[in-house]
Amino acid sequence: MNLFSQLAVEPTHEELWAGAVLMRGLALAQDAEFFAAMGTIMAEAPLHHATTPGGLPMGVMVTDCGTPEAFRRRWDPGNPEVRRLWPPMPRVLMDFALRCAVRAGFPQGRPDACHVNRYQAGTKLGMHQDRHEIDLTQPIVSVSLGLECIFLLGGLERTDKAKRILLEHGDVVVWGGPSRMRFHGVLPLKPGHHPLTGPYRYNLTFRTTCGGANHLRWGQLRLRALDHLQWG
Ligand code: MD3
Ligand code: FE
Repeated sequence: MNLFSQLAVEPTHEELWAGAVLMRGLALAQDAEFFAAMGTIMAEAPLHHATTPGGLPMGVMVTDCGTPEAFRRRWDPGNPEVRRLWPPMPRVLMDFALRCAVRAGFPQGRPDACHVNRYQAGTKLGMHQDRHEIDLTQPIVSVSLGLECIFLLGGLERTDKAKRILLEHGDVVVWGGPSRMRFHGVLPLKPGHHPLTGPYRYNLTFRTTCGGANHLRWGQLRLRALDHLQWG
C-alpha cells in the first residue's frame, strides 16, 4: 500500500484510453466481503494451473464461476480437472460488477461469468487479447485484490508500445468500447505480503461469454464491433 491509497477517500475515475476506465480503490470498502465470496468459489471449483493455447502449464492459477451456459462454452474436454459444473456467481460479486460497469459508462453490461486469476511471486501473464467471449461490445470488469502488480496496456497490435500501470489492492478497471481488444499483460509479481490475501495477487474478470437467447444478434454485433475497432 502506498501513501496515495491510504489517503484516498473517494475512488478515482481515470480514462487510460478511450473506453478503458481505471477506478482506484473502488473495491476497498467491500474487500473482505469479496475475498470471502472468492473463498466459496475456490472451495467448489479449486484453483488449477491455466494452460497456454498450446497446452503448456502457466504460472497463474485460475478458476471460474458463472452460468451453466458460460461453463459449457469454456469447458475443455481435454482437461478433466475442470469437468465439474462451475458454481454460480456470488450475488455480491455480480452486483458489484454491474455497478462498476454503470459507473464506467456501460449501463448495458451483463456479465455471466467471473474468471479468477491468482498470482504469486514471479508469476506473469504474457501479452494477449481477450477474444473468446461472443459479444465483444460488452465490457470486461476487472478487480484487483492483494499484492500490487505492473499491468501492461498495449494497442491493437501485439508490438504496439504498452503503457505501464500500477494496479493495487481494491483497484477496478473497466475495459470496453475501442479498448476492448487491446493487448495486455502483467509483469512478474514481486514477492510480498498482503494482510488480506497473504503472498498472492488475485484478479477477478467479469465477462459476458454467452449471448443467451440473443446469441445470433450478438454475433452480428460482434462483427460490427470488430469493424469499429479496425476502422474507427
Ligand atoms: C485490457 N487478467 O485474465 S485484468 C485475463 O490482472 C487478464 O489478471 C489480467 O488479462 C490480470 O485475461 C488483467 C483484465 C483485462 C481484461 C480484458 C482487457 C484487461 C484488459 C481487454 C482490453 C485491455
Ligand atoms: Fe486478458
